[in-house]
Amino acid sequence: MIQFEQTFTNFILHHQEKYNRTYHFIILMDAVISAAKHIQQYYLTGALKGNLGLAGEVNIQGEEVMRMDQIAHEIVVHYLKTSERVIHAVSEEVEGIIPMAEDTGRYFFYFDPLDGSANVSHGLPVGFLFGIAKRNLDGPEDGHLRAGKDYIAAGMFVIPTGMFTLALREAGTWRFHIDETMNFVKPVRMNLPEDPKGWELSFNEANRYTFNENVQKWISENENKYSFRYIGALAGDFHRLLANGGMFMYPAIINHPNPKKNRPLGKLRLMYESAVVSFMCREAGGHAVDETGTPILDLEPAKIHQRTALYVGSTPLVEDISKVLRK
Ligand code: FDP
Repeated sequence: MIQFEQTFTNFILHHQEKYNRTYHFIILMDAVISAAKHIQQYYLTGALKGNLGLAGEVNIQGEEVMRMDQIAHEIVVHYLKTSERVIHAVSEEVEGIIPMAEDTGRYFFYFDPLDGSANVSHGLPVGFLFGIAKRNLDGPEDGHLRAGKDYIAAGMFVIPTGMFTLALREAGTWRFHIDETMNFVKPVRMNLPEDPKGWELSFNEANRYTFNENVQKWISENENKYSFRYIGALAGDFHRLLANGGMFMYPAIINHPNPKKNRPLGKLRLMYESAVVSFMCREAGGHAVDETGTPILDLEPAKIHQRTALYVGSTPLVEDISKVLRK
C-alpha cells in the first residue's frame, strides 16, 4: 500500500481557511519553501561544486567561489521579492534593511539564511531561520523593529536534513519532513515533553568558565541530571531540544581570560535567531529568557542586528535558571 501524507501546502491552506485568514501569507510561505528547497539542493552538492569554501577562494574551474551563506542569502531575497508581499527584510548577511514591496507589502521578514557557519565546510547541519511580523493595518505603523511577541510566525529548516518546523501564532509549533518528491509533508504538532527523563542541556562547554558565576554554579548543580548535546548550529540544537525537552543556552560571556573576547550581550542575534526559537518554543509550551531573566519575546530591539544572551527550552528549567539570573 502506498502511504500518503498531508503536504505542507494542504496544511497551510486549511490553516488559513480555519482561522479565516488571507491568501497573502500562503504566497509568502510558498516563497519561503521555494527558497529552502533551493538552498537545500545547493548545500547537498556544495562540496562538489566548491560552494562550501570561503568567499574569495578560487575553485578548480578558476571561478571565484561564493560562500554558501551568500548564495543562501541571494536565494531567499529572490523569492521574497517575487512574492511581492514583503515590505522589507532583515538578513544576517546585510548591514541595513533590504527594501522590497515598501508600499504594497504586508509583512516584515527577519532571517538568517545559513546559520551555523562553522558546520558549512563539513557539510554538517545548518539552519535557515526566519521570523515574520505583519504591517500594522489598524493603526499607525511602528516600523520594522518588532519584539518577538509581535511575530505572527517563526520557523526553521535544518539543512540538509530536510526537516522544517513552523510555529504559527496561537496555533502551535508544527514539524514537517521532506519527502521523495521534495514536498514537506506529515505535520506533527510539537509539545515539549513534561517528563524530565529525556531532557538535555545544550551549550558550548568550552565557554563554561566565562559565564557569570551564578550560571556556572547552576550548571554544576544540575548537569548530572541531564544528558548533554551540542551540534554548534542553533537550528540543529534547537530541533532536537523541541523533541526531547531541556534547555539550550548561549549565556553572556563576561569572564573570558582575554577581556576583548567578552560578549556581555551573548552571541546570538535577537530578531532572526533568539526571538525565532523563543517563539517556536512558546508555541510548544516552553519559555525563553535573556541574561536578566527577561522574556526574550518581550525584548524590543533597538537595532536590527542586536545580540542577546539566550536560555530557551522547557519552562521549569528556564524558570529555575531565571532565579539565579536576576540575582
Ligand atoms: P555560527 O557562529 O557557527 O554561525 O549564531 C551563530 C551560531 O553559529 C549558532 O548557530 C550556534 O548556535 C552558535 O553560533 C555556535 O557558537 P559557538 O561556536 O560559540 O558555540
